[in-house]
Amino acid sequence: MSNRLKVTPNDLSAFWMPFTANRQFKQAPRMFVSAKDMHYTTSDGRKVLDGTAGLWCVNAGHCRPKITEAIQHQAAELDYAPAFQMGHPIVFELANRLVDIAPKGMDHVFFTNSGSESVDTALKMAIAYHRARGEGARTRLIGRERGYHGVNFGGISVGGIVTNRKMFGTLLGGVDHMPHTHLPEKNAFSKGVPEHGAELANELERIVALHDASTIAAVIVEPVAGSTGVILPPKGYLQKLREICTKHGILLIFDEVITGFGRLGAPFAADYFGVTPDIMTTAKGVSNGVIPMGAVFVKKEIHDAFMTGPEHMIEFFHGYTYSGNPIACAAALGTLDTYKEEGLLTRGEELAPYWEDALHSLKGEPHVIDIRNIGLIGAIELAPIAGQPTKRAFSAFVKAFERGALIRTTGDIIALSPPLIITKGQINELIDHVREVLRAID
Ligand code: PXG
Ligand code: PLP
Repeated sequence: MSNRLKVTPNDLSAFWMPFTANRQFKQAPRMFVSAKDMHYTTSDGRKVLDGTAGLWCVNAGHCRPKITEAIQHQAAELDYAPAFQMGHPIVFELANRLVDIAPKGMDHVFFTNSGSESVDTALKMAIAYHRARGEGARTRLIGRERGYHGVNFGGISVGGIVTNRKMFGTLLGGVDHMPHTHLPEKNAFSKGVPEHGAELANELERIVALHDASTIAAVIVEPVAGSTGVILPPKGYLQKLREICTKHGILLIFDEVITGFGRLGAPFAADYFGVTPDIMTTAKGVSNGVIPMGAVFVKKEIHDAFMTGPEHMIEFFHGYTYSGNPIACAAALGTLDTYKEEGLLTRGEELAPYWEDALHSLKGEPHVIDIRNIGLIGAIELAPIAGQPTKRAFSAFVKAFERGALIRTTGDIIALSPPLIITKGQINELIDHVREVLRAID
């Protein structure tokens, strides 16, 4: 451990922190200085149980040796190679390894550096695909209320989180939104996917009738909405969306940035729900969050539609300086090796019933108005303090951190998504922290 990391910085002002209450943080900073497996260590030497896999990304747990070694080796071997018009071996190896574990038919991978870039890449692919096939009028994009698709202009345009949209002007044109599927009056305290609400998929038919299918390029949804506070698809809902998209020639994009790489107990949500999209966006778990990386998976037909024209011509005018960066690829290969050796992409399946029972044991604790779960995701929704939305959950977050557990809150919802290596004992520990916190806060 480098000594430098142990020093607490004495000037916090220069760094404008992302998605953070900067002024509150800088008055009482919360700092991590190291991590191993299921735990972080704070700057004052306390161990904190990671109940959120960092930001839903450290699926294999922290500082795993295969990943660390792969990065160290690659940094000394080939640090960078131009991403455009040049290649290097492990980016091809990684693409093949990813296609091997992807849902059947998703045969090609385009690399990005984040979920936000994956989303904007997918949206551009969808529009360009239709154009390449001579259906250039298909430019509209359909998202969903409360959807989170990252923070770039495409992503916030199809996204449906008001706070992420309202400051940023008129966004992309030609976007419409389906309703979200959060129906607490019917589905509160459901275990796993809720019974009610599949008919909400028919709202897509209404939107198609309004604009005409010939103007619509793609529909993008999170199979399970994460960032907005864990909203599950009602039974049969995703199947219906798939049918409607297929019927109208509209591409279905699953944003699997959170659900990808084992979070639900299957490699992807597409596997879990038995519904295959046309394009799948991923990031986070692809490289265990260790080096920024994203990957967009596409069906063969979509990729092949671009492979026309003179062979010396670039087929898709899109890409990032760091697409398929060698060190990110090494991290991803080390991650896939770790997932494979430890069965992590399906481990959530056997742990899910235990996780579900533990979470739902919080029913009846103070402030709890709903509990939701799927795979190794959990949400505990709290009644807001009148006139002060988000305050109660934020106090829970700070208290949990002080007690030794990292939880995540959004609005007045506590979201839990531990690394997939969590033990049953650690599940109990995490839920006990949350129980004590709920009893302690106002
Ligand atoms: N799509 C989805 C479905 C996501 O969940 C993104 C895109 C954007 O990924 P990047 O890598 O650009 O952040 C995400 C990211 C939270 C939280 O606590 C969720 C995300 C990121 C940070 C925090 O809910 N999701
Ligand atoms: N801005 C400028 C001035 C650039 O030269 C580039 C890339 O060359 C970019 C933005 C895009 O950067 P990236 O490829 O890392 O997304």
